[in-house]
Amino acid sequence: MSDAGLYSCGWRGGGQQGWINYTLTVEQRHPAPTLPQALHADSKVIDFEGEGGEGAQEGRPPEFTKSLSPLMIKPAGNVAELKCQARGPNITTTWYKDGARPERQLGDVKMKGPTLKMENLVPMDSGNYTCVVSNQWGAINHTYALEVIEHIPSRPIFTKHLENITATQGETVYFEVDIWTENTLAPYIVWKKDLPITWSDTNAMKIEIDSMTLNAAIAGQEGGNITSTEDPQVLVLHNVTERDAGWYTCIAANSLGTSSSTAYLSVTDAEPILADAESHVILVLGIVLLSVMIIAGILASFVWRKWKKEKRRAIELERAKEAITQHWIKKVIVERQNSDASQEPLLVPTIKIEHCQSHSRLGSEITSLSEYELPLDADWELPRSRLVIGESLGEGAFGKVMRAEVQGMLRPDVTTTVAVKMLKDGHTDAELMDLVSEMEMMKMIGTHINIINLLGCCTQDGPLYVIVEYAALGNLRDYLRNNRPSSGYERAIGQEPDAVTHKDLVSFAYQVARGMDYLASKKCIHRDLAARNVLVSEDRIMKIADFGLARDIHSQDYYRKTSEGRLPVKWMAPEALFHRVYTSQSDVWAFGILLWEIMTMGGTPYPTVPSVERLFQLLREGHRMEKPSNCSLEIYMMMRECWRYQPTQRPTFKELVEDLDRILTLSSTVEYLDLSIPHLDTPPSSCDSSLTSDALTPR
Ligand code: ACK
Repeated sequence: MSDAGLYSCGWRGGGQQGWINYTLTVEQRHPAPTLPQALHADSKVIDFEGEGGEGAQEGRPPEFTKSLSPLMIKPAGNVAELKCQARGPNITTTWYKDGARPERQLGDVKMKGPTLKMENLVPMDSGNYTCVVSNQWGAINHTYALEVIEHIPSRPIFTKHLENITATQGETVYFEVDIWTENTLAPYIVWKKDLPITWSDTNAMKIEIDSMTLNAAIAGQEGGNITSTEDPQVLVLHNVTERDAGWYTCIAANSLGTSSSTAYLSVTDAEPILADAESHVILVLGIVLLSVMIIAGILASFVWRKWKKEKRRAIELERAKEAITQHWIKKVIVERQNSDASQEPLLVPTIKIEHCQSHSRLGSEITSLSEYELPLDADWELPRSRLVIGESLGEGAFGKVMRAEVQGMLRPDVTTTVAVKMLKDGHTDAELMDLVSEMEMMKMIGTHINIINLLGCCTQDGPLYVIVEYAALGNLRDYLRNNRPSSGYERAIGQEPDAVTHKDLVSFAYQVARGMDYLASKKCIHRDLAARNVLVSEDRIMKIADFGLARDIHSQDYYRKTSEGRLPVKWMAPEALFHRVYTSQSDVWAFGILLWEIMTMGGTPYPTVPSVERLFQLLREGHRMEKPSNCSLEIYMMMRECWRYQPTQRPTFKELVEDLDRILTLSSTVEYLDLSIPHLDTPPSSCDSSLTSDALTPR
């Protein structure tokens, strides 16, 4: 109050002088919660500068350090942090909500320095929050309109839109969006280039919503320089050229609608690097030198690897020779557990290796011998001479699978094509024990049309061969993808897609359910049921593979990816994921994901979930995948039943077989699939109270 009074400014110049007077009135500050005067009038800064006055320079009103946004939208349950960062001497910050002191019915308002923080937001926290930052030289204010919205399902919301990019030819370009999925189901995301101007969110029904298909379609159209990453919110364009310039649109769709974000990519010419002839020569020399070095490096690594392989083989042979000449051999012992019918689950046979003296081997041809002696099982043993090994079908971590022909195996004088599982050179004892264990499990489980059956084995006088049925059409996932109608994927010349009807898809699911029902009846838990582990025989019979694999569930690597970059954890039931509890009911969960794979013709589950952590969070919160297009509501409901949080509430394989049998009987045979027309008739899961309450509250 003592600052009030008359202030005068004197001036002198050009032989003249004068005074300008100012009267400063200081009013009593209104007690809170009333807003200070400065708020009602436009921010008013009172500033004085006396003649050469030092103190006046130091004293200045506060000013915000950056521009503040006027609107903040937060979902209920989140934290709001409103900040009014300002600079200036001796500043104090006072907060008001709708002109009054900020108060909440639930929870506190934390005000510290320039920050106001509220946790666990509720819609009642919405309002205008004003900060008044003041010191003795002035006051400024800013108002945030905070809007707290309920967790209601909505169409996807872009929290980060696409931005225009200018790139130089040859660069790699990343288009990135952020889609808020907190209150929605995981949306389908597709990327389009140069959409017609007439396109709008409302005619979204025209878009194809299988992201993999579309991304691949762009890739085909644009010369294949687009990579579809695990994260569909990112589009990567490698080695861009002028042809890539244009408008790129990211479309996110769920059953409640679509949203899109568009940006322009401009591609400029690459900078001319070297102008004169001399630098050109240097460049050419550099390239030649680099190429020579690369070729030399490749050759060196090739020779080194070959040498290492040879050395390993020599050591192995030496080991085998040594063992044999010294009368020592590794004897593999198989101990079958008591097959008690009530045993849950099926007990894996114990495989042991004992070092013992060999009596029978001296004098034999050493190169054909193995250092192992396996027990002979006359019921399954096949003479090696009847087997003609052909091409490799693939390799796994454990070993490899080869195609082979066997003379007179199933019928005399008829050659049967089979698949032979064997170990790779330089395998460990543990890997041999795993393959023996798998073979023994297959013997114990017995035969069924919908599993890959054991046909025989070669255990004597050479490497172990496990001979199984051959599935000519490969794994179900690739089979479905290759036979998508207008998939955009390149097919081998002359390879026509099989016409697949909805009924066919139901039949595939039915067959897998039958195979799984059989395995469950034999107390066998698969632990990795997925379309990649179902093989398809020539006559389109589904055959479950790898059910006898020994799996170490305790050292499960959640970040492991398949060769196609998929995360196997996406097939795992919550109790298997969080507590390592595997039962036939956790296989049922995986069957639900497999059903989804079938109905999307080999789609990638949870296409928008980029990481294991996000998957954990989504499952805990009860999110489930939406109904795929072309999938009947009945089949979708079956998936949802398989994805019930409580294992006991999921259907059994027996029930699934019965339901699929019924659906199959009622299905039409002529209903061909058209993946380009999405059926968005899914009841949003969150509206289905019975499903939502189950899905959202993990119990
Ligand atoms: O997924 P794929 O094409 O099918 O690649 C793998 C590879 O061998 C390594 O496991 C293929 N494979 C395995 N067993 C069989 C079989 N019985 N018939 C045909 N292919 C097989 C499998």
